[in-house]
Amino acid sequence: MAKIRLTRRKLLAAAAPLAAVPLVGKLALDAQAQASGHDHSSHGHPRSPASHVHGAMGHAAMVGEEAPAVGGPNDLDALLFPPPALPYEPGRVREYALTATDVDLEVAPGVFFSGWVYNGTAPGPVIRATEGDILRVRFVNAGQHPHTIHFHGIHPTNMDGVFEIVPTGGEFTYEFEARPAAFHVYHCHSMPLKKHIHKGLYGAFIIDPKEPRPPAKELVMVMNGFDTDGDGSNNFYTVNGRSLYYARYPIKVKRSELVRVYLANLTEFDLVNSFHLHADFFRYQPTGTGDTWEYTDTVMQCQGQRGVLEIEFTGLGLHMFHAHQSEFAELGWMGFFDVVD
Ligand SMILES: [Cu+2]
Repeated sequence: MAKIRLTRRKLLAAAAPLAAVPLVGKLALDAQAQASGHDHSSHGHPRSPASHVHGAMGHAAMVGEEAPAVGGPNDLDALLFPPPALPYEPGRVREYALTATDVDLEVAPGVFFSGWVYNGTAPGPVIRATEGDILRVRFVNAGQHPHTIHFHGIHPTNMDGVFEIVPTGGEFTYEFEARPAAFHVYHCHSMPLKKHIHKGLYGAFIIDPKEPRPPAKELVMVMNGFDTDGDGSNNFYTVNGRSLYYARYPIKVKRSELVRVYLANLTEFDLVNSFHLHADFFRYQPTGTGDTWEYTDTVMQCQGQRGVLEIEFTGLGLHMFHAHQSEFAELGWMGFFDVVD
């Protein structure tokens, strides 16, 4: 145990110049596992924490200023708030433009991930259409690797994003009728697939029913992870790309309004991710289809799975939400709803 502590102190000292990042919990977990003879790091997940460890997280609740997150209060609004739902109109065309680039993403303070992204962020922009619309997405590849866009849903196979590999400097326009009404995802389908997805080429894709769902405060949360040291396992987990962002900037909602969350999992390397709400329950509709809802406070999704949550908050104040894999929560996947009247 003494040896472990020394190692950990060394790691912390080595990383002192880096800004605060919540990895102490992870280290404690490793130390505990090793002390009990169960070496967590021998499961093919050595996380080389020295590259991004920090000082004291302590036992704080990690909300507001306490939560180390990158950026200002509205930075992720374009990812959190989807474009509005539109009722069906025959013959309507919905146009989007996506450009792939290589960028360095700051996923936690002072921690950068060299990403491949659509329109500058991981996840990419929210694409939304109504069932029956013609969806036209012009894709330009300004990155250094060949990419595509593969949409989930029903469409002709030549629009599936697996056969036309778009080279650097190339472009391709995807066009198909949006169907079925559901919550989908899109992502790159170039090989090696795991790498192209993990690098950040994915996003949320909403197809509304012809008669849109009832009015609500709508939010999009794409769960993802970032392997910042290139060892094949994630060092940070987030929703919408920044560790602890919604802990620092809680999402304001009104108690009187319906809150609808489009939740998707694009986390690479880990088999599942999850969403757990504190102090209340929600309805969950897998894939956003059918008319059965589960009433629960926790849902699990494997990679590519997604669903729609609806919440009518009964109480006021800060309601925590996080992955119920505690490790993911400690590594950034945690936030709050601030419920007000
Ligand atoms: Cu790609």
